[in-house]
Amino acid sequence: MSDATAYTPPKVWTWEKDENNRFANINRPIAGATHDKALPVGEHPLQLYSLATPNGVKVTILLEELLAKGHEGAEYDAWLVDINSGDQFGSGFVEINPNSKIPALADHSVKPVRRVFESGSILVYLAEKFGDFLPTDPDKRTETFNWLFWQMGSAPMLGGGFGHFYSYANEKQKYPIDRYAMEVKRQMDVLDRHLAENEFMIGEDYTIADMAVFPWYGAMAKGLLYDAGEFLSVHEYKNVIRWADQIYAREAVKRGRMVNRAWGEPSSQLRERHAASDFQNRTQDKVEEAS
Ligand SMILES: N[C@@H](CCC(=O)N[C@@H](CS)C(=O)NCC(=O)O)C(=O)O
Repeated sequence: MSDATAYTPPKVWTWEKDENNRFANINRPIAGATHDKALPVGEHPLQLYSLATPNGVKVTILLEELLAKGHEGAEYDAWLVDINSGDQFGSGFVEINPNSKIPALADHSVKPVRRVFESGSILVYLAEKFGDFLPTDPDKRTETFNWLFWQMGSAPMLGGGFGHFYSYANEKQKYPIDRYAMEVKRQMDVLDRHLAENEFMIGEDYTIADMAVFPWYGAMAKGLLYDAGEFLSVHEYKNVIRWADQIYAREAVKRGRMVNRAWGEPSSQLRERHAASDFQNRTQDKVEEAS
C-alpha cells in the first residue's frame, strides 16, 4: 500500500507553500500578474514570447517551416520567457495570455494588435494566415484537427501526470506513477498503430498535427523526456520512432528547436531570435528536452 493513503484531505483546501517543491516559486492557486513588466517588441509583425519546451517548439517549428517554404511574412522575433523566474506573471505577458503559460504570440500586422495564446490556437492561426500545413480538403482538415486536439488533451497526462510524478516529485509514489505510465503507454500505442499505416499524422501530408504531436511523443519515443525511455520500454513503438526520426531530420525542425532554448550545449541555444542569420554557428542534433 502506498504512502498516499496516509493523507486525509481537510474539509477545505488551503495553500501551504512547500519550498522543497521544484516549482514552489511559480505554482500558485490564483491567476493574474504579480509584477509590472512590459513586453519587448521587435521589428517584425509577429512577436513570439516563449521557451523551447515541447509546447514552445511547436510554434517555432511551424514558423521555421513557413519561412523555409518562402512565406516571408512569417519572419518573427522570439523573446525568451523564463518561466522558472516567473516572467509569465509579468503584466505585459498576462495581457496577451491570461493563463500565464508559454507560448504566446502578438500579431502586430493588424490593428489593434491581435493576441493568440494556447499552442494549438497559435498553430491554427499561423497555418490559416499563411495557407499552409493545414489541408483544405474537408476529410484531411478534420483529421488534422482530430489529432491536434488529441494532442492538446493527451499531453497533460504525459507531462503534468507521468513526468511530474516520475521525475519531478520529491517522493516517488507507485499509485500515480502506475496510473500515468499506463496511460502514456496506451497513448504511445495509439500513435504507433496510426503511424504503422501513415507516413505522417495525416497520411502523406506533413501538417500542424505532426508539429503538435512530435515535440511530446516523438521525444518520448526517442527516450529524450524525463529519462524514462527504458522505464516505459519506448523501443516497442517502432513506428513512432521512424516518424520522429523523419521529423528530427528536417532542417526547419532543427532550427525551431533551438529558438528560445536556455539549456544544453551553448551551440544549441538561440535564446532570442530576430533574424534568420541568428542561427549561424549553431547546431542541434540529439539534445535533451525540457517541459
Ligand atoms: N495548453 C498550453 C500549455 C502551455 C504550458 O503548459 N506551458 C508551460 C511550459 S511547457 C508553462 O508556461 N508553464 C509555466 C507555468 O505553469 O507557470 C499550450 O499548449 O499552450
